[in-house]
Amino acid sequence: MKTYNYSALSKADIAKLVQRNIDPANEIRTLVEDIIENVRQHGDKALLEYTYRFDKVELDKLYLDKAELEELAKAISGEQKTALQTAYDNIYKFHKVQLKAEEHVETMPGVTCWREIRAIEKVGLYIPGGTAVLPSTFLMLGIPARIAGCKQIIVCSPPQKNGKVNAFIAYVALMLGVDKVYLAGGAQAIAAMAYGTESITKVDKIFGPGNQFVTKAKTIIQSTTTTAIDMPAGPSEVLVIADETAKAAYVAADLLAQAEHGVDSQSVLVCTSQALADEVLNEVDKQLVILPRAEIARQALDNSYIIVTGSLNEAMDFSNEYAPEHLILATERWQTLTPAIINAGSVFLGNLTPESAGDYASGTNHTLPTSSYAKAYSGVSVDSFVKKITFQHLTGQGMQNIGPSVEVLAEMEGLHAHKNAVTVRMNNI
Ligand code: HSO
Ligand code: ZN
Repeated sequence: MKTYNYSALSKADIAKLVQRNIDPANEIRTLVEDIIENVRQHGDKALLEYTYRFDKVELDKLYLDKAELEELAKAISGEQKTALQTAYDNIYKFHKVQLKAEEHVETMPGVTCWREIRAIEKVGLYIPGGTAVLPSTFLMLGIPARIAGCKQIIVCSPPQKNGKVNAFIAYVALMLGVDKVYLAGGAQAIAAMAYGTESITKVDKIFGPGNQFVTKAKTIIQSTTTTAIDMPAGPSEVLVIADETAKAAYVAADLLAQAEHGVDSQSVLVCTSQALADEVLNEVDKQLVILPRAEIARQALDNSYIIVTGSLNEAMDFSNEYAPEHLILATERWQTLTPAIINAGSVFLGNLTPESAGDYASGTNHTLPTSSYAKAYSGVSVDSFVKKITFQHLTGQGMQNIGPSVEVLAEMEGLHAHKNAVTVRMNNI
């Protein structure tokens, strides 16, 4: 990890440091556009071909049904079931309260306006496969979808070499009451859910993280089809702010937890002294060698860095500019620091709160905006699975109260039919 001194960095240096996951030559875009077009034209046939080409699996059908999922789920141990249930219960509790009805507002006597929640009917969940299969992501998307009341939940996940999904994905599917899992991954799965194929229903909105191809496919279909997406969630990242009250071993562990996700992940440490930076680097070296995914983590760390600042406030300035997906405040002073957070996906406070808690089981969602999208996007929640429809009702008194203003406003815009829609009613009250 390279170390920079914050005071020596120009605005341009900072802008460069916070930039990530760009595709300057549009190489990924071109590839992904081809895949999308092929799936659009050839449906299931294209999906089976891509599964053969990319996942090296020859499938005879594109999905696993309930009986197959039940068979696979038998491999789960009691201890694993308990852990999944703990995660399920906490995620459920945290998300359940997000579904709140709003008050009716009488803006003028007789003029009542309100919003009602309706679930998005058809949603598509993408559960990544790749080097790490993430059943936790399935919980993070499936639970809010169920709480929202989505009618149809389509799930796509790339098959393993044996043409199946792993036991954990199968078990979570059953926990969520999902009785079919489609065996499709990558950009082709996103295209399938956006256009529909013979076996996969076109959905209204697609959710879930993925590699650069999946993310690119989501951003393309968002502007070319009527299917929406949760957010452009790219490779995962963490920014840790640490001062002398932090524990170097904990900070190092958190940086490595992020780094093991993938070679394109990023772990950034912003700390208030060079001595602490050195201590953390030492710990990283010690902890790295014993990790099964050391090689992946090492490559991710090559693409990561440390910034030494003069104060926690400066550290927060940098963090707000970076807008991290995950922000860890590794300091006993986290309470005084939190009001200064402007941009972050999800925040972990104090020395005893690792990101892993939120990744799996504390209750918050781990599908979060990356690549500085935290400047404008929120993480996935029940809100992501619903629309809020506005309603209004006018009584005769309401029409008398609001009518004259609407007539004048319509006149101002030269829209006389608008004015008349009020006048004909006013004349009749
Ligand atoms: N850190 C990932 C979520 C995850 N971690 C799943 C472990 N499993 C993105 O927030
Ligand atoms: Zn993680």
